[in-house]
Amino acid sequence: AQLIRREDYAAPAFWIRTVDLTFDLDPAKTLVINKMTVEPNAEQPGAPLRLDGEDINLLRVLVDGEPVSFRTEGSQLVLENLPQQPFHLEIRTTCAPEKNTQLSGLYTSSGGFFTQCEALGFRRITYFLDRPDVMATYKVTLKADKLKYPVLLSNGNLVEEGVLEGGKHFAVWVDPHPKPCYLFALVAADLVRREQRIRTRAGKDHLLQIYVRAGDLDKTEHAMNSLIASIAWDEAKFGLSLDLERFMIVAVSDFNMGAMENKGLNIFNTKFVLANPATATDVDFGNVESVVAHEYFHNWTGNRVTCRDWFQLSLKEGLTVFRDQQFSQDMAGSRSARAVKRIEDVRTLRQLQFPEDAGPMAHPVRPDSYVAIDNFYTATVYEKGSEVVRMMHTLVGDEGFRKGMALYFERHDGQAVTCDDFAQAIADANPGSELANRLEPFKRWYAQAGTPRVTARGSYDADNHIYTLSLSQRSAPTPGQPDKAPYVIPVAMGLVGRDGRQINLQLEGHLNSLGHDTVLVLSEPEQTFTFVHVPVEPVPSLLRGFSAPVVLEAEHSDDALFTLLSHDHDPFNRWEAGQQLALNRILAAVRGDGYIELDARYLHAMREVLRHPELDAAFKELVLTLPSEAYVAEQLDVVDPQRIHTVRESLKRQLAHALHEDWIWAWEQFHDNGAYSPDARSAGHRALANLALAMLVLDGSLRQNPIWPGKALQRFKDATNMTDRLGALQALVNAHAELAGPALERFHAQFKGEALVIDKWFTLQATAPEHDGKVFARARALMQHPDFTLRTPNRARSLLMALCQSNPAAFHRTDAAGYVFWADRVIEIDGINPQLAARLARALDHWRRLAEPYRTAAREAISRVAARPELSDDVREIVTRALQ
Ligand code: DPP
Ligand code: ZN
Repeated sequence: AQLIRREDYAAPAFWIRTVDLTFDLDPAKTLVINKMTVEPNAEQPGAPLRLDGEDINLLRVLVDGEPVSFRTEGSQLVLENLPQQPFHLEIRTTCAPEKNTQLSGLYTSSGGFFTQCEALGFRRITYFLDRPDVMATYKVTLKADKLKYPVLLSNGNLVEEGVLEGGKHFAVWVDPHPKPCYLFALVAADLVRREQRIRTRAGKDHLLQIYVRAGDLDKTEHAMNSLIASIAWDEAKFGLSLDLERFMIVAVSDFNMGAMENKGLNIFNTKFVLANPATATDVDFGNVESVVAHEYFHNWTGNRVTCRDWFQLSLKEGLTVFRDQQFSQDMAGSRSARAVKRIEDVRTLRQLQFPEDAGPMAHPVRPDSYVAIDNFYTATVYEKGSEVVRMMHTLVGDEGFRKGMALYFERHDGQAVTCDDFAQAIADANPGSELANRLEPFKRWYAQAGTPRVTARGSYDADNHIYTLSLSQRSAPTPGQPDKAPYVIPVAMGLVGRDGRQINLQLEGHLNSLGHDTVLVLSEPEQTFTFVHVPVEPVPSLLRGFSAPVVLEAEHSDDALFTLLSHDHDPFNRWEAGQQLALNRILAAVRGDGYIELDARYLHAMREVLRHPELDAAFKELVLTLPSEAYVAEQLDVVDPQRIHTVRESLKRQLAHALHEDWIWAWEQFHDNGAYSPDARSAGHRALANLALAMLVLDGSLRQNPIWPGKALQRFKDATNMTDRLGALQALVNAHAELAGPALERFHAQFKGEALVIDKWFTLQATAPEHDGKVFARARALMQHPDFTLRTPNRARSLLMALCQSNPAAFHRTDAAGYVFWADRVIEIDGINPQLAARLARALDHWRRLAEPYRTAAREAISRVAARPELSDDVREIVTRALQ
């Protein structure tokens, strides 16, 4: 295991310009003939050619048709004394796809062949310069048994197909676009397809295809609609058109990631492509829409312009997440529905990325070093990377950002570039903007890890009608980065009167009013902003729309928070005020004697929101959902997961009981939705109805009142869509209602053949609120269920990540049984699929902040894993960093 450093980047000694690959596909032994044209890099004359290879058998090497001598060094194939002119290199290897349980490279799933090459999978197929700055055009010939593998696909366009002897057939694909090898893909399987021809604004015709297993065709309509919408959006928004005659999506059930943007041949985890109302929830529908869009958008941001090296991963991922989030907001429609999407995205950021930035895996958006690059497909690179792009968007405006994107493609189309190149293009297209003026300090967002904290203090001078706002920033040390320079932080804000009026903003010394909404730029450790003509003492509404990925310490009083909750014009900050009110109460109880009785004012405010005549149901559901246990833990220096759980559950019960009549009202109001449609408005109604039902069942179960559990069971049986069915089942399971057991059995029997639904069945049981250790015991027992397997990542995650990552109170036990279980699974999975094992390994990232006895027990469990000599690089890197 070697540490790879960004500062060591050097251009390759050779370029590979064309690749002609022939696959003779066989699960036990596939022959790969790789014919390349190779060109020495004139700047490094005489250097040896070092090709990467892993888990493949080398048969022979020919240079310009002649056998040559070669040696291997570690996993590399080294060729010396090569021609100083372009030459032909042919390499023959074999591999064993059916033995490839890592799901990286060429592997089998349900009897078909699939590939995954990002980041370093191509070297598991053939020897190659496996790095993204080496771009080539590909011609691919696939040969396979015709009956078993009737569909043969690769990147680009199909140029020839036909039959061969011995029951085989072949297909030849040519991709005209030069691409890095991580975007290579092939599929050979027994699949059916939905297809559609479209004509784009640009007047070009394209063929869109979605390939799935025979039983899944009725789950492809939503993905197709999402793809068509994504194509239209990228054209309308950025003038970026589809550059291929044919665009294919293939679904596979064994997959490490969500999906993969291979040029013209996206391969998707089934979870992010298949959806119909009977088997998928509203959340699934939303995920399919955003992942289809994400992978499609990569065609420009990632494929046409790719990364120079893997340290630049956020160049394509941060930008593409930003694009898919914008797209989903546009699809949601109304201002309020857009805000709901934004709130959900921020909740994810805070739940996943903030803890990462505060733990042993903290790394900059553009990391400086890694051992296993697969460990850096993180919330920081993706979600925080997207926030960095969003801040640029805020600083240059929507039109400025569009111009910046245009300049980026004008300069870099067809190249492999860096995060600096992207930021430079956005800034250069917007001379005089806050971004252009402060580009170097702004780029600290790429270079420094950790979440900055912004403190706000305001004071009002009633005599002179002046409001002074002081903002300051500080950033805690992170591994390898003891000191941080100040960031450039856009703070979107407004001032709100206690009566709800929006106050006109005018900065001292400026003649023009800024209206009701502006963006202050905090770039120094501390800055003061003075507003004049402020008629009444205001409440500042800061960081509207979550304009920067920071922790804001505004130290608002309850009064101020209630004002913002009822009156702020920014829906995000309205929600935020409600969360802060709940958080303050939870934290007071956690830090105090562990109990708190909810005050009448808070309950009244929640009732007002729930019954509000104008607010959207989806928004109400978000406000009435308490901050997660993980988010509460984030606020504490010493974390006792059991205590947090007890306090939060107690608040939830009080909310369930005190608002009983209101929950009934909400249920009556929203539970009957008619025919299923996944649109934002109907989904919001279902979300709120399900929350109401959960609260009513919880209260009923606690009071031995069978009415609402009975209604939930009826709802579970009668539901006409998965969102409602699962909502009712979850209400029973989470309340530990007696009816939960039979309902779970019925659910399993009803959806036996639907793998993605069975995943939900596992997750539901593994995420139930802990209750006398029963949830942990049940989850552990589910490992023995005949449907359970560690080999399919979705299934493994459905139980293990759900338990170890998403159910703190079940996982963190005083008897350490959770940690023992965790260590055993990490070790077991590492022998099968290191990438998956490394994800599970991260469940104990934050062990240092745990209270005793959890802390010591967690460290012992991590040490036990770390002590094993035969760990993968992936898991080794995670546990080593955890213990450092
Ligand atoms: N396929 C993964 C994604 O789209 C990695 N590129 O984010
Ligand atoms: Zn991506």
